[in-house]
Amino acid sequence: MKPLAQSFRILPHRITALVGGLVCLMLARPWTSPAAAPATPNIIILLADDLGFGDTGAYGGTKIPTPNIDRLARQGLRFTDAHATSATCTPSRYALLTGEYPWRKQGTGILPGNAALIIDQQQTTLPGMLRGAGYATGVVGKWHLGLGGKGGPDWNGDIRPGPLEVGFDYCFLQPATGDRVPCVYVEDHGVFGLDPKDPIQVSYGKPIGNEPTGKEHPELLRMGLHLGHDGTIINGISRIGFMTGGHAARWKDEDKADVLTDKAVGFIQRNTNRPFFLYFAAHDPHVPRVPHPRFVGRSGCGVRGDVIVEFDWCVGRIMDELTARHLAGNTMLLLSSDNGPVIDDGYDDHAAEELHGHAPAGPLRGYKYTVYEGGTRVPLIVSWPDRIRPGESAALVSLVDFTASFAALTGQRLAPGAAPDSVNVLAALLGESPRGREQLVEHDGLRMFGYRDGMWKWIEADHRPKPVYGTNGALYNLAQDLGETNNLQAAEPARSARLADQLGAERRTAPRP
Ligand code: NG6
Ligand code: CA
Repeated sequence: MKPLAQSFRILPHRITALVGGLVCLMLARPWTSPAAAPATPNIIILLADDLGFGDTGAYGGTKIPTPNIDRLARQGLRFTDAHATSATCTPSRYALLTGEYPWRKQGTGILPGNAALIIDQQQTTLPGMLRGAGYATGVVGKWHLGLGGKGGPDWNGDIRPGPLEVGFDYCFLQPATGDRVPCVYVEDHGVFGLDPKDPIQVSYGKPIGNEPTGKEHPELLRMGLHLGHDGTIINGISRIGFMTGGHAARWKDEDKADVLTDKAVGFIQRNTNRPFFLYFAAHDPHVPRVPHPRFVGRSGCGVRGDVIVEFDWCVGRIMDELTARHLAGNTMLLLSSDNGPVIDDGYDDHAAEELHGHAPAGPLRGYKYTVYEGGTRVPLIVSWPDRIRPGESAALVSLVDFTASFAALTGQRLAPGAAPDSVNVLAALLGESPRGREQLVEHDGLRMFGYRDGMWKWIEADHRPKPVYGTNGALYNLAQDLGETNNLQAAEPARSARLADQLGAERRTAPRP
């Protein structure tokens, strides 16, 4: 029998929990799941860079072999209406890690490689929240959220603040994009493999150093360039921006998938005995597309297809590591992409000529940089063998919802105002409810906005000098017109006005300085 005093100690706690639970149930939106016991599975986000809705076999692609992603889809839930918040990288990743729509905050557009960290150290973050739940937290791969304080990072010194100051215990980063300098990795607080006698300098203004640039020496390039990308030549590829020094630390593009996957596997191995959260942010299939020689020609769809095969290999290697360590059953794996696909993104790599009928966005209209569904609707596979039954879900969910959903999963309470745009869609992510969120703001990652209300889609009036979308706005009924071909704005003025108002109201709420 328990001593009386202990029972008394427990009782008030139980009453508090019961009352708290009832209040939560009353406040909860109708489609959220009933409060379940908190769980702490390992959580791994496998985020590809610019992978399209139609790029994998799991999403109907028939040209590019993706056996590991398809295997993951067979054992998990395949979402057909999941979204990144924005159709470019920095804003999309900002939202994923903070639970806040990026356009609420200044300075969340595509960042140069020497930008300062754009996440406030006081802000609630997904990794910080999970760390509070007892997780070991790590990020391996593309960061692109800036590093260092005002003025940017000191590449030759202590690089902080960075991921370790906003919730991660470990980081191994490509600081920005593969096509931006500096072309070096950062591990924790310093450049990986830097020789102090060969310091790094970076410029996004005037050219620096004596190394050849793509602009002046196109004959030295192994792939031509279309737009920009004519700065310092590193590894035979000219980049956006200029850099000098750091030779021993420079990455080899063809080894990047191996290097990053090794670091991810190392993080898993170091944390097998406690819950861990790994954000694995692959470089593939972003430009420059430079597959390791063993993947060259593997897709039959040119270099873009080959680097998708390479990403699929990374996924398989991580899945196999989990199996070998007996972690597969209790690990939640979420595979997605930061934005829609793009074919020509600044290098002449023949990606367009070698599509051979492959449709990167599948049945969707638009690509990266657009506010059509192809810009933000991304693959999302959620697998957790011990808990989630395999299947398909049409629930509307966004990557911005991960913070609130995983807080609910792990029993963490978010402070008022934290992760303000994150909706708890845990029941949908677990396949326990067919419903996710009802509304969603879509953003091209540059300047244009769209809005989803159920299956209705509104695109704001395009008042730019060269409009791409309707000058009076555009309304689509995605239930009948997934490809956004039939603009109903003129036929349905009242509905159009209502959605425009709803979008306006969303954009006006809780702006951050
Ligand atoms: C653009 C680059 C593009 C790519 C993109 C970022 C030009 C002309 N284009 O500015 O190549 O790097 O930024 O991609 O410079 S993202 O996936 O990180 O958003
Ligand atoms: Ca991207």
